[in-house]
Amino acid sequence: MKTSSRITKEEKIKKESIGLRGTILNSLLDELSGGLYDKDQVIIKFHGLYQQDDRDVREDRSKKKLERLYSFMIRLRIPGGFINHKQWIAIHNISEENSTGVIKITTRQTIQLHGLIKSKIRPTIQSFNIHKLDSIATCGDVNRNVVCSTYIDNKYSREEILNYATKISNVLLPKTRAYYEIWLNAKKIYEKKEEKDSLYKETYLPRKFKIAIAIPPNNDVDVFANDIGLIAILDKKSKNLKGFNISVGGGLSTTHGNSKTYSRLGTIIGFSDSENKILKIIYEILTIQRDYGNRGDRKLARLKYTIDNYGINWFKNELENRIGFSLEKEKPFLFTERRDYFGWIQDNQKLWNYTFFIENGLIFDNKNLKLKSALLKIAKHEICSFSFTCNQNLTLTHIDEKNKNKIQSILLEYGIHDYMNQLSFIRKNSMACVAFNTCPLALAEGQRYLPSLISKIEIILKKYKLEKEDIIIRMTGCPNGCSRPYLAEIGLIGVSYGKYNLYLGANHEGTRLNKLYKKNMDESSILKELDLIFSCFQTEKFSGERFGNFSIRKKWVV
Ligand code: SRM
Ligand code: SF4
Repeated sequence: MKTSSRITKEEKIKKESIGLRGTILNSLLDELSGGLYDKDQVIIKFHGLYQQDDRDVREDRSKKKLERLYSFMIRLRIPGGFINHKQWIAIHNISEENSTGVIKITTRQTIQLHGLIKSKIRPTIQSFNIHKLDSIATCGDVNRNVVCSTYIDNKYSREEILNYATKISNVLLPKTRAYYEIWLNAKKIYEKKEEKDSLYKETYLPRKFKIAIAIPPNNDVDVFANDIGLIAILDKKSKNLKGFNISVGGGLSTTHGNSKTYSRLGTIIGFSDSENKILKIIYEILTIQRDYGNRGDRKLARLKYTIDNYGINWFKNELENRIGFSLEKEKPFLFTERRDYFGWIQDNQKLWNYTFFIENGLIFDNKNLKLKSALLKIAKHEICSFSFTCNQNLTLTHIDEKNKNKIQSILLEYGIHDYMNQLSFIRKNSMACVAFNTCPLALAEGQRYLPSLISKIEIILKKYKLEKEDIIIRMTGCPNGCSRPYLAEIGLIGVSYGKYNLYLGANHEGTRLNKLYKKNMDESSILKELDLIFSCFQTEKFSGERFGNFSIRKKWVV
């Protein structure tokens, strides 16, 4: 077992943060800067906030010797991605009043607002709080938003599985009251004893931590990309929940030029049934990561490295020692797909659901499509809830038969039906991360560029009569992998402005990673390469063969 005694600056900041308070209150009062003090920028992440700057104007402002144009991004905590219509209206209004106005659905089933200026952070959090929405622990070295499949099947109840997302999220919340004090004017109660956090202690986890719940046969959450993945096992006949297979050590991010970093799919270590046992297992997996994770190198600090460093057998033994019981043998399951079901679908309660394709999760009005206005109008009818998917899409849920037509008429009135009907298969299977202009880590464009690239790819697919192929394409502006491009049949990962590495060979079910095919490609070389590849796919594919599997059979990547 290898350990290091070096610790990162983030570890020191956490330790000295007085329960995640730091000097945030002073930073907020400082009128000389639109940003916060350096150390507070680390702490606010635990409160669901990121300090960013407009990268489009960075150079220009620097030439004029102006401070960067700082603003903040806030990310909500919505375990399982469910909110009611009142909460949607609140998010809509807050986005109009305090942010850029764009509501961004993330790849982890929640909402981000960008462009909050410093003085708007507290009013924003306070308005969210009135509607029982918060941003606690959506960033930082803690458990993040717990995601759950939105797979709707008319034979089983999703509620029971969804409840696990909330319970897990609650069990793993930090104990500090800092969020309430700083943002919500709660009485100062900082007392080391009262806030004793037996899970996170003083230095929290070495790195972010992610949990997903999948419901086979649909792996719509990319369960193996998570530090912990729960795979729901349902009784074949009754469709009742029997328990979960537990996967550990998934994580996608890599760093260009750092060969020690790699993407890893989770390893299934067993099965367990009761809620108590599942919560205990999860809790103790976090304590192992807390105690053994790498605190000297944040690039190598995720659970995947801890597991590979110490070995999966050691990990399982350590876990069983901590939980005090043995895991059962994993149960059989099969993933056959990974997607959102667009349009209308009825669930086991005979309630209707309508899923929209939201390109890269961005909700706003433009001259062709008034999506944001349509959703507000629907919410004001008070006849449905809102659910976000891990593919950055949105579902209206819990719609009574008698109300279906009201929603249908709004969809028609706003041209949403027509919009949905003209979308190509590849576009509906696409995702891009935020990247420019707000992400400080972006090397290339993501969500601002993929839509136009897809329009060009659609032409090539049409040329080879492949437009009905269900190919999954994902793009990121850097190798951190926020839109999970390492699990796409076509993955484009930013290297520098306008240049991407092309990855091929992941499967459709999200159980095989893709591999690097060609490096440093600009748009014309990407399109040229895809033209060659698609022409070969058209002539040589077996009937029903998926593009990802074809790439492997052709040995384009090994
Ligand atoms: Fe991410 C950092 C956006 C899902 C791996 N991610 C960031 C930051 C916060 C940049 C930063 O550190 O300052 C990005 C903010 C951009 C902006 O302006 O909004 C950012 N990540 C996103 C979102 C919004 C992408 C999107 O377009 O939907 C997703 C928010 C999810 C959420 O609601 O919590 C998002 N990020 C992911 C995923 C996918 C997932 O979790 O399913 C991954 C890959 C899976 C994984 O964790 O391995 C991911 N983000 C990262 C990493 C690399 C972590 C690592 O292990 O090294 C970073 C960088 C870091 O943490 O240092 C990062
Ligand atoms: Fe930013 Fe990179 Fe994540 Fe894209 S993948 S949002 S560029 S950190």
